[in-house]
Amino acid sequence: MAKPNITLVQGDITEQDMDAVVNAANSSLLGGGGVDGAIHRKGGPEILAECRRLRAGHYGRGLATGQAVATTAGRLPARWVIHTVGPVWNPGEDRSVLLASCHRESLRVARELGARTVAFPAISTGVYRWPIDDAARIAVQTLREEGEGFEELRFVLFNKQAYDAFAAAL
Ligand code: AR6
Repeated sequence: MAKPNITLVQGDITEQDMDAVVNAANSSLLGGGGVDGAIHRKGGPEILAECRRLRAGHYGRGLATGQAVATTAGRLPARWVIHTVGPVWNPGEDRSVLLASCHRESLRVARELGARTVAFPAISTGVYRWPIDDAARIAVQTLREEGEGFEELRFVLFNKQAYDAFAAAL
């Protein structure tokens, strides 16, 4: 299998014409700010309706940190949104395994769906305060190790600082 083709763009994840886009969600799956807010706002109410159905079914307790689950992408250009819950940064505890797990599990779900192209935001680096350089290192490493066979895996960075951090990690 071919090595993953990992690309970087500075931009908005809701505008990516990819098979799947990853959402930096929280365990409620019921929306929030940042990437999550933008995805629900632009994707429309179908996404939230499907999240509510997940909560009423297998995800009664919510989605655990480091796990991932897919819904429709509603009105977004993508076909699917893969919701994952990043760990909150904690300087007193190494939660890198959980951040790597978000990326690995999102790829696993993407494969199950048959997605060939997947866009990732910089998970945990906003409200959850993970230092961007460290998050970039973990994200790039995990996609390199686990992203075999995809046509394109794209990091979508919202600002120049994040873009530069991911460029350095790549
Ligand atoms: N496109 C791409 N990147 C974005 C966008 C966008 N439209 N908007 C923000 N970013 P965050 P987290 C960047 O806070 O840290 C939510 O309330 C942003 O600059 O979205 O994992 C959830 O419901 C940052 O670099 O996610 C959770 O409660 C990165 O995306 C919580 O925030 C991630 O920032 C999750 O926090």
